[in-house]
Amino acid sequence: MKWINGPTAMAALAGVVAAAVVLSVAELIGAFFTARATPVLALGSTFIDFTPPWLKDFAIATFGTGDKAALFVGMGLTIFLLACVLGVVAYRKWALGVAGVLLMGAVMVASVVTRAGVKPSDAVPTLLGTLAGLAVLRLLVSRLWRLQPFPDAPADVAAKEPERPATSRRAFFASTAVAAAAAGIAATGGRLLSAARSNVAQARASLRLPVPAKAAAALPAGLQSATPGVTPWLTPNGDFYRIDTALSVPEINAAEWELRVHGLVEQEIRLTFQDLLDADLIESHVTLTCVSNPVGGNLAGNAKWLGLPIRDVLSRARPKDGADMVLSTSIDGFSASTPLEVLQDDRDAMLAIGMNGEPLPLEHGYPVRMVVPGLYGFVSATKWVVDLEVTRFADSQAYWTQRGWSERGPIKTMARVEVPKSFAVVKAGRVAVGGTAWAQTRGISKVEIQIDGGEWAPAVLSEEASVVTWRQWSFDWDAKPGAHYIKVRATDGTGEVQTEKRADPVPDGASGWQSVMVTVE
Ligand SMILES: Nc1nc2c(c(=O)[nH]1)N[C@H]1C(S)=C(S)[C@@H](COP(=O)(O)O)O[C@H]1N2
Ligand SMILES: [Mo]
Repeated sequence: MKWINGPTAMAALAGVVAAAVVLSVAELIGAFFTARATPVLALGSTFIDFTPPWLKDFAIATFGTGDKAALFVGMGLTIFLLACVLGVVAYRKWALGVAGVLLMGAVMVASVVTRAGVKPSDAVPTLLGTLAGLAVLRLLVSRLWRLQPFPDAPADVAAKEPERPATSRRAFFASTAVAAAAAGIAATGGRLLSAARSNVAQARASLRLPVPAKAAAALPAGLQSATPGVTPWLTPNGDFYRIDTALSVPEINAAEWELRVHGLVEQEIRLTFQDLLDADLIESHVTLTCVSNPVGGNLAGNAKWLGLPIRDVLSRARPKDGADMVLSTSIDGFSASTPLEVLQDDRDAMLAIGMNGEPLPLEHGYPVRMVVPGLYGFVSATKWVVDLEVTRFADSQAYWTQRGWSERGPIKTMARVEVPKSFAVVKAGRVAVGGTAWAQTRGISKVEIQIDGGEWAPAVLSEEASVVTWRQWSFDWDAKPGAHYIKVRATDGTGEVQTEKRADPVPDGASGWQSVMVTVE
């Protein structure tokens, strides 16, 4: 315990507690401001926006959909270390410490006010939090300066505030504990308050979805792979992969939601949620896929979507000649560039309000998102969408295009082995192999399996619901003892075989044949 009594360690502790006060006071006051304009979320979001493609890809490959938790852990460690340093600096040279804290405050304010949909006044929680933290830091550091007896104290520090009464270690730790407890209460209070102020989840739960004017095509029997353990053909909402840049899920009041359709159009349009409920909606099964999905990965999901065809909206807006892209933007600033013709053809691109018979879950875009068959999500599937600008690829760029990804993103043909799992140990004899393949808008016409580099053999295809959904397969393998490689490849509906050429997800999607190693006993 010697080290914690040292002045440096105590000053570092003061810094950490002061930082906790900054963030928690901002969180508490922030509950009364624009949803989630607090420094922690804003810093995280800003960090995400500055994430280069290789890092985004690394984060998703390493942490999967837990990438946000990893970000918070990383941020927490960084803030902790910075706070330690600032505490020590403030103890040794108060003016320098103040400058450091104010600099951090300025960085946080900058990251808050540059978020989408945030007003300048949303800087207030962060400013007040910073001042509160500074006051606490001064209080604790001043106790350290007056600590008696303190043989370890550096000479220049011992000379500070000689006119004020001396304090004890006990007094320092008592003040630290009080400040830490206050921070904990403020943070919890802020959380509870913002949860209570939001009734979006309740509004969603009581929403009754309209009956579609055009129901989804009836599903054939036999969609599910015959191999036990393969992913369900229809992905339950709770299991649907989630990928977005939103650190806190946007909470949009559907009654206030409005979609603006503008840009190169003859007629600007504004749609309300009620307009959508009253419109002729369609229902359709569509498989979404993320461009960050590695070969064999699981960033894909298949759901029944309910929504308004975007071509109906566009035909009312009447795009002008020369337009070739629709830039869709979400309430939190994410944007996607979708080719105009894709939104006008007969593939049922829609403004979706329903997912598998329920209103969209909050994380999947409530109240309205885009669903565009055949394109990766980053160029088409804008969640919490509030703006459609008809424009040209030559004139604007979407969120990920500005960060090094491509401007267009048709989905590449992909097949994956789900059973047995990579590195599984199985018994010799008949082994059921199975998985899923997709090539949205082209469909899947064949899946083949190759064992240990031998002849390609056809897998048994399950039924196909449509060319915009994935297709499952199974394969009976007579497995002999030893280590074996199972390779898979698909052929799309046009007869084109999935490319063997390995590509990383950046910039326009991974490619290559998946190979799974299994041990047969
Ligand atoms: N608002 C918003 N919409 C978004 C994104 C985002 O970051 N923000 N990510 C897109 C990406 S990259 C994908 S793959 C899909 C994923 O949709 P899901 O989370 O419902 O599976 O959403 C798309 N829509
Ligand atoms: Mo994605």
